Amino acid sequence: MATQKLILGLKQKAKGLRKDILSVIYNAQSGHPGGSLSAIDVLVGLYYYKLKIDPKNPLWNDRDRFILSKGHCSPAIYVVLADKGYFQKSELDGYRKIGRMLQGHPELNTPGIDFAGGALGQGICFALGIAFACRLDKKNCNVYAMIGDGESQEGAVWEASMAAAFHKIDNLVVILDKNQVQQTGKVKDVMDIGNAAMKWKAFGWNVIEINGHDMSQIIKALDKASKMKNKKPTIIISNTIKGKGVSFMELNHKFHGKAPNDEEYKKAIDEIENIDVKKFK
Ligand SMILES: Cc1ncc(C[n+]2csc(CCOP(=O)(O)OP(=O)(O)O)c2C)c(N)n1
Repeated sequence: MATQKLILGLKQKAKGLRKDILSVIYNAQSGHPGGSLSAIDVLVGLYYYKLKIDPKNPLWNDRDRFILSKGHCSPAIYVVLADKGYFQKSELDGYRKIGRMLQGHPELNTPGIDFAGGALGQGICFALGIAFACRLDKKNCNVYAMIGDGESQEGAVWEASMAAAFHKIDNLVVILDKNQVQQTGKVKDVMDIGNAAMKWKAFGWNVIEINGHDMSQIIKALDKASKMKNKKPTIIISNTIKGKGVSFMELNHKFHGKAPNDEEYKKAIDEIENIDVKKFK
């Protein structure tokens, strides 16, 4: 049972990392704030609570794996990895700069990155392969992958879904960051993915549905998912808000892939500093 103190600490961590995400994107004047801010609470739950990892030994064979299938949200994973000590925080200053390590989409030369993501629909397929291989090698590890709701329009997502259920890959946990908005508008207007819970259930998965900004729900869901060994893969449908924490970015597709200007950045940081973590969800 996670204690209130632990949950409060995780919420504080997410608040700090929200500011780091915005700073990284503002400094580069490039990047994807919306989907990074929607994903960060779950990433904090994974990296500061759930994952069996060792930042000093990123390639430890028995580690849990995390695959960011929606690779454009790299700022969220980079600020986490820097904070965990996988690499120097000064690397964040080189985000999206030519010749520097941290590019717009994750690459394998970055310690802690297990998948070079960017082409939507690919990461979940890769995660399935890794989970299958871990099972064949009798490794005691789980593979987690985060996909987007816009990304769920890719056919490959559903091929992976069908294959994972058929092969009974129960060390695979997919997190759907259902933030309601894709690149050009609301998912329901561009091409509705419908009732995601019913679809994944029909494909043979365990389905857990949560508010993906509520840290207690995140922790409970991750605990439950990591222990589900019933010969089915598990999906956590994480209901979130794109741009969460910054009023003018929330559910606003204009901040899918746009950096804040000077005024927007100042306002965004002010708003995040004023977040009352006790009430945040
Ligand atoms: C195969 C492919 N097609 C198009 C793109 C361009 N693209 C990048 S992000 C994005 C929208 C993704 O929406 P969603 O999965 O909802 O991401 P989020 O809202 O979490 O940022 C698109 C179309 C891409 N990266 N890969």
